[in-house]
Amino acid sequence: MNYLCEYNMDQGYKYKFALEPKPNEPRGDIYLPTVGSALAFIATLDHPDMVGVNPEVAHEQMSGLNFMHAIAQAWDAGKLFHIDLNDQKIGRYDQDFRFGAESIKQAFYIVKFLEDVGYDGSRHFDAHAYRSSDWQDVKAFAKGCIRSYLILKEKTEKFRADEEIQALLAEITTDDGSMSQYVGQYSSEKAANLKSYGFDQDELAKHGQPYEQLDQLVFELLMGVR
Ligand SMILES: [Mn+2]
Repeated sequence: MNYLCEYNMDQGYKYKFALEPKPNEPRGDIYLPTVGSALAFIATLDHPDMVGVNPEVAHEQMSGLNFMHAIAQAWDAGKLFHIDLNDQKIGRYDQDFRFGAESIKQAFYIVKFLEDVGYDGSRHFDAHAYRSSDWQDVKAFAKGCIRSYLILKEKTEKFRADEEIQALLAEITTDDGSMSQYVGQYSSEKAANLKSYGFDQDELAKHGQPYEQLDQLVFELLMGVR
């Protein structure tokens, strides 16, 4: 990668490079198997600014990992240069299913994330129609990837406008500010105060975290009954 980056500069190409991690296939093991591995590798390069990642849904799920977490970390590091959208049953071989074909809720959260953070790269679908598909079916498959993305994009707008969902989110993320004096920049004084802070478990337990209710409402939103 160092050689390639120097060649890129020497030729005046101004290319950026996006590494696409994958855990295995066609070989039993592949170097830099996950987005996290690639991000750690990039930091060791001579020209780290020139290199980012191209995460693929199926590849992270082959490792049993959470794709949302992977792209959020890549985004946070300024390294989400590109994205390969498709779908995959967890583990197994690289299935490259039509986007949204397998994990609807995950597809929703991927779209929501990209739209929420203002990702302005291409929405690239690295997917394959079934081998039995004819030309018409392949075209329907390609349209399906795009249509599903757009449907889920509409759902993210509904998610934002749904008062009940927003009320649950507000409840989950509510903060009375009592801990703010202990967070942020470290100081030994802060740490000492935090160690001596008396946590009241009964009081803490009174504030629920209604993630089940929220998840059910998201399910209903995606099923079209909200
Ligand atoms: Mn790919």
